[in-house]
Amino acid sequence: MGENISDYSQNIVDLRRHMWMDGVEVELRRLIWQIAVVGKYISAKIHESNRKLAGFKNIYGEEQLALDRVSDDILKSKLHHSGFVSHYASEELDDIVAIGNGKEKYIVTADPLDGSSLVDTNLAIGTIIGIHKNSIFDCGRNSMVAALYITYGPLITMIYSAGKGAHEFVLDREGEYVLSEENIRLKEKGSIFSPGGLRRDWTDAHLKFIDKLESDGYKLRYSGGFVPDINQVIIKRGGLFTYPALKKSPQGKLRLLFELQPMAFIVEQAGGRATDGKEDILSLKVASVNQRAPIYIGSAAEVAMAGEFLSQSL
Ligand code: AFP
Repeated sequence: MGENISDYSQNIVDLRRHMWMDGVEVELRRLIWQIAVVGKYISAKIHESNRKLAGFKNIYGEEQLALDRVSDDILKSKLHHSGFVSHYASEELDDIVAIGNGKEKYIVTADPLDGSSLVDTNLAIGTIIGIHKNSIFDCGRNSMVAALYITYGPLITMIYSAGKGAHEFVLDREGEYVLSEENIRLKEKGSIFSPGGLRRDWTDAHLKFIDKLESDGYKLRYSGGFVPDINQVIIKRGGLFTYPALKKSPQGKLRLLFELQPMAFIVEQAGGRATDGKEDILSLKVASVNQRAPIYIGSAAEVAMAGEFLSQSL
């Protein structure tokens, strides 16, 4: 009652203000802000693309849309000029590249446009970022200082964590990232599950675990995009996403550096857990940029239950 426009604008907390209030160190908050701005450019490119395909292949031999390349180029060039980033590693590149003068504090990992094969279906897709200090060839728990992801869906949203909780922002019509949820906390146990891979390729232990979730009444939620699937678990305050070890690919499908570590960092900051079925994702040592790992991520109870089922198979 009686609220006018100036009251409204004073109550809005945008991304920069939030990071400042949260005590995020100045260079880190400038870096996160610049990456969030890149999200706006990527979203504009998605809108411009009109689903056009380009026949590039990335280092994993996958056909990629021009959009992957474009998003990667925009991000790399912005980070190159940021003054905060010494090295950049991206799912679209063969190896980590030096983009600074070596004196900058941070190393950035990126999946610039995850789920790009979903563009033609008009499902949500996303950008996933990890921010490290010193070296990425360590375990995430030692090297990571922040992570964020942007979801390009009906709304553009961003969740970041700089190690003090996980916070969601929505891009408003004025192009401002406005705080929508502060300190998101997952429940101990959720009611949805998101299982990747084909049932016939799952191990017996994983199959039994998924059977248990189904018989316990968990609802299936799987879009084929890691970002929206994880985002659903986070925003619904619980549940589980898994892309397990498969019979023919024991390391699963998803990449440790570009996809798993950043999401594990954020989910842990929201009170959830992320493991490869045994060890925490953030405790796994990174030996190469294209390393993969199985993943169980979400509410603590389901991740613990997965661990129990998998340990029974040993
Ligand atoms: P694309 O980027 O090739 O679309 O792959 C998306 C993804 O890496 C991840 O976002 C999904 O969780 C996973 O692959 C889906 O894999 P399946 O197609 O095997 O379900």
